[in-house]
Amino acid sequence: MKKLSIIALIVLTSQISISQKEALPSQRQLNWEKLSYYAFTHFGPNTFTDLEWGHGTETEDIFNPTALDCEQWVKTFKQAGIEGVIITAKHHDGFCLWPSKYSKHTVRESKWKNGKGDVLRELSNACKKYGLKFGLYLSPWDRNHPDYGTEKYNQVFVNMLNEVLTNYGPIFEVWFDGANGEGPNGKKQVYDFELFNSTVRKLQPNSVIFSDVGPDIRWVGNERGFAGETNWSTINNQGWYAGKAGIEKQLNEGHENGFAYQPTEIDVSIRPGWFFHEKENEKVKSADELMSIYLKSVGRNGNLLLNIPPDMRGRIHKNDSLALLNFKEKREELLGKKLKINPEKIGINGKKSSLSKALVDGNNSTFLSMNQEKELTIEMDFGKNTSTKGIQLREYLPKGQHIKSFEIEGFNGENWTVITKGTTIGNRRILTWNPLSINKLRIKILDAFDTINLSGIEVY
Ligand code: FUL
Repeated sequence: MKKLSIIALIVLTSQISISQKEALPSQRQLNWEKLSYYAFTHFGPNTFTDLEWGHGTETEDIFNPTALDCEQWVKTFKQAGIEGVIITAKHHDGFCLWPSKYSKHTVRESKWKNGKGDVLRELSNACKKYGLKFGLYLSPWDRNHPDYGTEKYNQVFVNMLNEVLTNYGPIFEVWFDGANGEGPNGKKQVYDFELFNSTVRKLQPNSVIFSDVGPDIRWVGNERGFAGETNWSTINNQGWYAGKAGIEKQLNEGHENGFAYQPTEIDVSIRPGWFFHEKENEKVKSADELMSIYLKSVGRNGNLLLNIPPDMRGRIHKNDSLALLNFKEKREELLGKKLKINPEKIGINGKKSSLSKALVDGNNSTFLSMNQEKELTIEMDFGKNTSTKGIQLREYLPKGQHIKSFEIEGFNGENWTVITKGTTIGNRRILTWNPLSINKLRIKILDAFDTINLSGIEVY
């Protein structure tokens, strides 16, 4: 009996230690966390038919950009401070923007460039030339392919993956759309995501894989451009699948000390639709709207995937380019105006410390580590009245995401007041306020699980 309870105890403790093992980022996720803002380009038959979801029955000749210029896209993006591009290599209508051997619904069957064109070739070359990262969106849902909805289709999709991952790399991200509707034969497919993911791992081991439920990056639960104010990169999503309904709020906020490390990517379009529509030319989001999205995505522990759809010529429309440049200016107005903080003027829990340098050296691989039992107070003395309007805090992610609650206080020469407060931090937490003149600023980390590891503070 005694023996039995000892065994039970051992089993129990080993179960506890398994369930408490912290989920930490992989190297490929850490590389992805170094990015913040990149472009999505929805381009294909829908660009010409004015649809959002093509039927798969469109004739290939519909696809006929009159002046495709992928260098123009990439130059526009680069000027706007965008770090990479993810293109819809195949949307739900099944049309392939490259001449796939595994489909008869591709650029090869169109009149464009007499069937000799290849959008992926042109865009990947332009990205290489201008130093932008290149990524691929592929919809497993295919409304054209005759094998869709049958056993054979998963292998067709893998064959397509083989082509795009071998011929246009390096690929920084593969984006799997979770939509799953009916194919031409009225059937739905049972997707073999395990096979799809292992194909990506084999051919592009450094590429991160996005889907609603990871494995590397998760969807944020909406297409309106915001992560939760509380946003854990970890999530308990065992048993979840792409397209599952009712999980949006949890995707938006994650779970503290969740089972899987899967940070959020925020996908949103600069226009109402994902594809270009002439009638939406006056509905391009303004720089102010984009800035607000930026603060709610990049500023809330996510990366921003902003869709900028090329038009029927195959170019980025001037209204979109202008909005992108104005948005860049807005970001610089805030983030470009960092206060220079002397580490000698930083007190950590009331004392000077050689560790303060790690907080303001602009290097995200140096960090300040503290036991969570001690409340952490970081006080910065500006030496004179200084106008402030925001802050960015960053955690050192290789050790995981831990901070649960913090507060920012300012000293105006007479008293301390709370300026703002927040919950999670993660990769980046940016908070802004109306310009406020203070001569000292205090960051209080009020609650965390396990250690507090802060790698960066910027005050604007
Ligand atoms: C969704 C798709 O149905 C939309 O057309 C778009 O591609 C968006 C990014 O993902 O699931």
